[in-house]
Amino acid sequence: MDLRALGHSPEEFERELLSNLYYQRGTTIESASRRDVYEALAVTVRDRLAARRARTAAAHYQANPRWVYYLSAEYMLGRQLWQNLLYTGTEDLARSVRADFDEIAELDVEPGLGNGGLGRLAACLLDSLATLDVPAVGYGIRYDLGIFRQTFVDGAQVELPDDWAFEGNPWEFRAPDDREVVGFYGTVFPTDGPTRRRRWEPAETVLGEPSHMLVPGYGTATVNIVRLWRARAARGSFDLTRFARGEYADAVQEVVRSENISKVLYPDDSTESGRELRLKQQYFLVSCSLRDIIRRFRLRNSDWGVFADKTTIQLNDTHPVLAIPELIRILVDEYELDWDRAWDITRRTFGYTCHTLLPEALETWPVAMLGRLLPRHLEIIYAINEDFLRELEQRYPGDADRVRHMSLIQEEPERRIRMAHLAVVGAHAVNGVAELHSRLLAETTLRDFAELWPAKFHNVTNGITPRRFLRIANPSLSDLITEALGSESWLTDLEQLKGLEPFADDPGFRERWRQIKRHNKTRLGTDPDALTDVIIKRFHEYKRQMLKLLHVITMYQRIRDGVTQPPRTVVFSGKAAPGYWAAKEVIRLINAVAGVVNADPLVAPYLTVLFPPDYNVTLAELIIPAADLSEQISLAGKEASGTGNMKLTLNGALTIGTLDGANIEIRDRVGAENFFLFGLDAAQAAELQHGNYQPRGYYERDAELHGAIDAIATGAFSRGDTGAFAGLLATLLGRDDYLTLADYRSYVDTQDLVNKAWLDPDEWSRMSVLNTARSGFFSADRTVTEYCQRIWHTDPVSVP
Ligand code: 26Q
Repeated sequence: MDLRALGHSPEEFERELLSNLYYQRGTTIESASRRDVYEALAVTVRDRLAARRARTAAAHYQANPRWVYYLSAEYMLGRQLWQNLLYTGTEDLARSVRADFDEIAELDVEPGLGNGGLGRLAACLLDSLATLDVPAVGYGIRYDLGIFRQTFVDGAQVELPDDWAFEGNPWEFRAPDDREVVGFYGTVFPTDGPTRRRRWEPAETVLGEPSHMLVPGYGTATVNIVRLWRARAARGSFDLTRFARGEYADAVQEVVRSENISKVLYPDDSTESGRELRLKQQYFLVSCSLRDIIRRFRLRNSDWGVFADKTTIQLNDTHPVLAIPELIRILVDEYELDWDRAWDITRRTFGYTCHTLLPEALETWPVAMLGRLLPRHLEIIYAINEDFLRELEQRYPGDADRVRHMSLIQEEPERRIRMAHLAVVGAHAVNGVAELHSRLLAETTLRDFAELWPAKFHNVTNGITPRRFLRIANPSLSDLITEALGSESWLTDLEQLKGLEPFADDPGFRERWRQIKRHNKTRLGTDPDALTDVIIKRFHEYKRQMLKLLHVITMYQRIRDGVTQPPRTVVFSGKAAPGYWAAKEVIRLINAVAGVVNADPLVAPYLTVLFPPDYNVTLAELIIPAADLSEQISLAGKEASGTGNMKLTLNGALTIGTLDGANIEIRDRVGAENFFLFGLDAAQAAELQHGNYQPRGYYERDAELHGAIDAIATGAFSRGDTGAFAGLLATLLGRDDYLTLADYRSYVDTQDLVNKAWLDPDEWSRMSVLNTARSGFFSADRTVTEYCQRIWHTDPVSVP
């Protein structure tokens, strides 16, 4: 039953809005501030989804379906207002509310509860799950402070706190009744039960208080939720004895300590591992979410025998892998199931997605730390390992090396838990995120496991939501596509973009296509005539922003030498982890080079270098539609998949890229003739890295490379200070771990082909149309469909 079936006429919408303004903000449309209107508008739009949410909950309760639970430490949801206006069909109504609508919409804050690709993937998958009517809940942490805000001071990155909900968050519903209690530390006692049953008495408890945001599907009544946990001190944490003694600050110490757990998102940083607070966050997420999942299971079911039939839990990387020992603990210690039964249920419940190949990025935790914080979980991990190692010894008698490599415990130089091994052993399915990545996982990083259990290993190539990254980000192009295809159904069936292929040969269509790019460049504030060349992603050495920068310097030097080129705007954007020195030095150098290049009147007609700070989903939505050239230049074999590459292709950018991650699948689909390929492949890169790689040799033999590096070294971008970037150059010439110098010549020569292609606008537009037309595969709807078929074995439930 709809308690409030909200009307859809303009009059009804306006009445709702005015009512919300009046009763929630205490004002009228004439005297309301922009914030008043924003808040009232958000609530008006949100309420339109509430009725759908109620219907969804009722239909799901009725169906008692198999649920998909997505556990992720990160969600990069992006702004909610535009999305919810689109999904409720109220865009035009909202626009007519007041003349300053655009300024009002700017007040919508993006919750930056993630670092980059992994968090944005989680958000795209939730969008597609709802769109495909799959009963699903996303679980995460409601960090008070999201990913830091980036500013530049003298070109260097400076981090500021992201207090994203400072003004409140109108999209969020609190659910204090569903609070959970989470234990830490303490003591494990024996019991009279079976050998492996224990009683854990935590020494510290913290409350997890949930709130949720709505996750509407597009073109369907389904509205799922993402449930985010926030840590609160348990009642009685306030120390009255100390308060009475006048020690006011000390009296709240315990409260502060508890609430710190959800205070801040950790920036992805390979050097900063082993922080106890991070481990606490992970267990906090896992413990609250599992209790919630079990509570929901028991609303409709009483037999543990069907738990794994009604529940599938997907682990987004190793961050939530403690869910495996936690489920066993709950089943064995609390619900008194036998170990073997609990283990069987657990294994059938979990799937694990791996997002990396870099061995140094595989998470491990010191045994000593985990044993102190979660003594019972350490025992359970030991017990799992004991059974697992016994299985291995039977299977590979005498092969002690193999057993040691596969153990859940690493012994040297310090005893640590290998979270990826725990995930592979405790899950029924393991997947990589692009074909190459899944193959390399099975051949290298997790080879021994893939040999033992080949059927466990899958590939599910990542995808992106076309609703946000085409329809919302690029309305002009969406309108043209809809006009050409004759309907909007491509938005939920992206392979229909194939129907644009014939238009690639239509000069009139190509002209309109070009005009839209120009319009989007103007919207971004860049030269509409210049080739817009974008590299927008987290800063990491393997992603090789430095290679792009060497090309920028080479272009600069050629122009200075009188060799001109078609006008180009190079756009860098992205954040570096605060403790990642090499990545931050690259940022500082880019800003230094931009300063010199942009100030040189001789160069200005041909080259501009921009670095807008604080890259996030909102900025991505502005840059991507304006891009002509997508830079996907990671060293082959290092980028698991990439998803920015897909967003740019979908918006008609041509890619210059290596044979890495999903680039390979993009090239296969758009056609090699519509893709600028360069560089070593993964096998060649591995061979060079394992041989005797001498980066200095490339520098000595290539005059242009020599010139670019010398310009940095002699202070051309640092007012003559020759030491300013000495450390960075020493790394580049000494180790060059990601073979930047080895790929330089191939990259620069391929960029020359890009320039040549750009000189023929009609041919460029033809290729651009074909890139969009052939990118349907990269819809997250396809990704979710594959997860459902191969891993989750779930069916949709339609909502009336
Ligand atoms: C680890 C330890 C301590 C603190 C933070 C972290 C941490 C946080 C985030 C480690 C890794 C991440 C995020 C990784 C990530 O975004 N990986 C990307 O995932 C995308 C989605 O599958 C892929 O497309 C990218 O290729 C991959 O780099």
